[in-house]
Amino acid sequence: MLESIAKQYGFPENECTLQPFGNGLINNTWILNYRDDQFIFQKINDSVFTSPSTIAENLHQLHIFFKAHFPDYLFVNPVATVNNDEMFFLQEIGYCRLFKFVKGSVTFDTVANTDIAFEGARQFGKFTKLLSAFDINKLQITLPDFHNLTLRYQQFEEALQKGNKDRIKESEASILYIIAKKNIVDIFNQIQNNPSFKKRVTHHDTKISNVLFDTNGNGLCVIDLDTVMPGYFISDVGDMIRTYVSPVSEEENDFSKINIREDYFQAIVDGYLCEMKNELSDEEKNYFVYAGKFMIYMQAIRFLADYLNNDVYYGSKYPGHNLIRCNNQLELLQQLLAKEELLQSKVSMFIAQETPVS
Ligand code: GN1
Ligand code: MG
Repeated sequence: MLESIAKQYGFPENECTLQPFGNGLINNTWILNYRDDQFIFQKINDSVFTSPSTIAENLHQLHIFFKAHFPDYLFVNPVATVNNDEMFFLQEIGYCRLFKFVKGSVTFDTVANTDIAFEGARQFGKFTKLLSAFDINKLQITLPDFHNLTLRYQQFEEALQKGNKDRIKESEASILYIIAKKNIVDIFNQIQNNPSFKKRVTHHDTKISNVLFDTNGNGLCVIDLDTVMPGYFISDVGDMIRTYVSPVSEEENDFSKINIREDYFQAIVDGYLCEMKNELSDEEKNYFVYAGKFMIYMQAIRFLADYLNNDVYYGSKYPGHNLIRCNNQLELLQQLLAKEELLQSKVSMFIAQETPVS
């Protein structure tokens, strides 16, 4: 494999090494070392991204926009091959691309303090804000209906009809809880018909490892732009709430460690709105807590539907893995709901502070 990759970029194979990197569930990632340079090499999962060229085209469009309007923004574009392609296909590997590792940048796998949460949220807010003049119709849909909760709920119902019978029985408590909280889907349907909600350039994968920081802890930019598509802000804010607010990830099976850290929620509100406060309508701002519910609920549904469908999408490292992931998310949802009013008051306070007194 290394030989064919090195050839694409004109690197002598004997001067390159390749080692696995990161913990994404969908694409495969490696670090490629060549002389003194480090690169990130990625294979696109083309059973998920069925039209990988749309990713390359989106990156290209965004790159042109940033170069023209915000040339100082660090936009991490793929390295061109010797044939000047930013993505290539190899029979033995699949669709691949290479990024230069940004020297002096660091990433975090966990959100260890509120400064990281603030800065992460600020970077995702900044990305959408800088792209507010970009025509969203120029973006291709790399994953149709990716964050369409209505469809995700239908897929869950389908899994209940056609899925693994033993697993359905085993998951009964989780299934009932999901059905009981279906009003989260109803609210999403209302949002789709609400003219106060706007579609903007949305990242759709706002985990903290998708933010590059400098060594002083300042955010540099966001990366992993494969799911950048038109979307609602609740996708980005919601996934930050889902992944920054609890001290443990969706992989944790000791649910007593799951906890809503209110100060981290506040850091997301402050960081995101410090960039986006003039972009979002007041009505949209009031959906911050809903954003968390929306993304946690959707992720629980996706893990459970996958469990019932025999783990075809996310895979599974041990028996019951996707059911544990689902129940982890349902525990997080329950805890978020228990603190809903308190969290909402933090958002209301932010809005009140910003509103000029007449
Ligand atoms: C997948 O591959 P990764 O870990 O960046 C998934 C996200 C989920 C996440 C859950 C294309 O992202 O939607 O939130 O797993 N991406 C895709 O960990 O399905
Ligand atoms: Mg990703």
